[in-house]
Amino acid sequence: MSRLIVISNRVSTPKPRSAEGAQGGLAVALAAALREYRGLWFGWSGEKTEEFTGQINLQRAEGVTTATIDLEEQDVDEYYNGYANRTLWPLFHYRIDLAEFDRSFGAGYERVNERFAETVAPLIEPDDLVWVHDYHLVPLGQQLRQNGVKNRIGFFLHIPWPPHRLMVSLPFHQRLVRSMLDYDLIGFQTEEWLESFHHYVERELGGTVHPDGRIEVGDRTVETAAFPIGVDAADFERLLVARDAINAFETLRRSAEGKKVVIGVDRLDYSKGIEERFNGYRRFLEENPDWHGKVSLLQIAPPSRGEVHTYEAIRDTLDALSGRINGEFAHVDWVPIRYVNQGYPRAGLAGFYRAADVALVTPLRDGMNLVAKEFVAAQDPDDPGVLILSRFAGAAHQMKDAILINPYSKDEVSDAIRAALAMPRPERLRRWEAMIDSVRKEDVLAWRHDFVAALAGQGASIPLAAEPLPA
Ligand code: GDG
Repeated sequence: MSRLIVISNRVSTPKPRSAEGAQGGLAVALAAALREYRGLWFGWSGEKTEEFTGQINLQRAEGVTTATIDLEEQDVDEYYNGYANRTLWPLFHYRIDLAEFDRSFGAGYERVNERFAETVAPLIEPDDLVWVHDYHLVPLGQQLRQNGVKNRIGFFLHIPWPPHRLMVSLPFHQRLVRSMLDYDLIGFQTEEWLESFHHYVERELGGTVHPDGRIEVGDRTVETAAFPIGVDAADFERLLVARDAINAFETLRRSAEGKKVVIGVDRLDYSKGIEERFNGYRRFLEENPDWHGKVSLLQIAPPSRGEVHTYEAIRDTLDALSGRINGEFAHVDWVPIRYVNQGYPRAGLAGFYRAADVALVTPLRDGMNLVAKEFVAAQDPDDPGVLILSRFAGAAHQMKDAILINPYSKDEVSDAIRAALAMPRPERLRRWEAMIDSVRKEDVLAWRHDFVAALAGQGASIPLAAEPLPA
């Protein structure tokens, strides 16, 4: 059987099962895939060096081999903090106002993709399947081909693909998209992002999109499909009995003192709509004085990408906004928002989800959003909480029994919070049962199985949620 070579910007060294709780679900799932297919996981170590050496640090942990390289400071500035996080991330999340276009970013991005390709190519054996991840490495397939790699290569984009009219605002957009034609398979989170990609291919590249998802541009044919990522629901349910989860559950319940708890969990990022969420919650407090003292919002937001200026700015904005709301509404014995800038182990998070009555997941744009699925996976089947979900999250395509809202509308957020807090148990049960079913079936294992099967050319049973969202 072929080996699987996973290539992503960062590599997460696999931890023993007992310590997996500290890792992200995706890292655990990829490690499991690599164990199954005897693979190798290649990427940046997260370390900076004075000069790029291309030296590979090979490690074997928990049945998985990882191969990491260090990058030069300039590489990190231009490729990671620059093109990936200041150009592509905002643009692909429809924030052209935040996207920065700088020649040096593009050059650094291409240089690092070349460096990745040159370094990993010698590690690839003839039968290996190569799976490239995310927006940091869009042109890697082309670079690998230029380094003689003839294997099947697949690419999965974890974030949205922007509409054609936005995409063309990227300088040299054709160069970037044409580089993708060297992949054999390109996967997106949802039909919506897939469709946007297809539009681009038809309108900009004059390509043909076939009903089975194959695209044809010149002499190149590439398979494309939606592979909605899921969470490891079974693992989440198991985590709930861990000591950390029980402690977190009890701490939150005790501190809530009989009040309802609304929870938000996000990397501190403007795409997650945390500011809009706080404003919606403020509107709810203004409109519902009867709820004062009876509900509190716990927002967990560990900082990310501290070296990018916009992320410092969002931190300042949220500090000020949460302070203002608390100043305006708090009593000596009640704080409306608890805003926590730190991360928790996964088991602790599972306990918090379980203890919450409502989850407020309001991204302005999100490839999928795993928090929505984790919240559902962590609920008490006899007394589940309510999920309020942005219709602009990829997850909304599969989770139509959440309360779907437009996160830009304070009124909608406010109404949804009121409806969720007052929702009778039979309706909570009905909605949760409808969602947990797909969270369990369309889980992260199904996702990687489907992708790898499609990449291996074995066909896939892809659980698509192709219906449009209700207006
Ligand atoms: C990208 C796409 C897509 C958060 N705080 C803590 C913590 N987290 C974990 C959550 C969840 C993960 O981080 C966040 O996943 P999301 O899906 O919400 O968002 P991104 O990080 O933006 O991920 C996204 C995803 O890729 C997968 O394809 O869904 O659309 O943007 O798992 O639980 N984990 C721990 N402590 C925290 O405090 N342990």
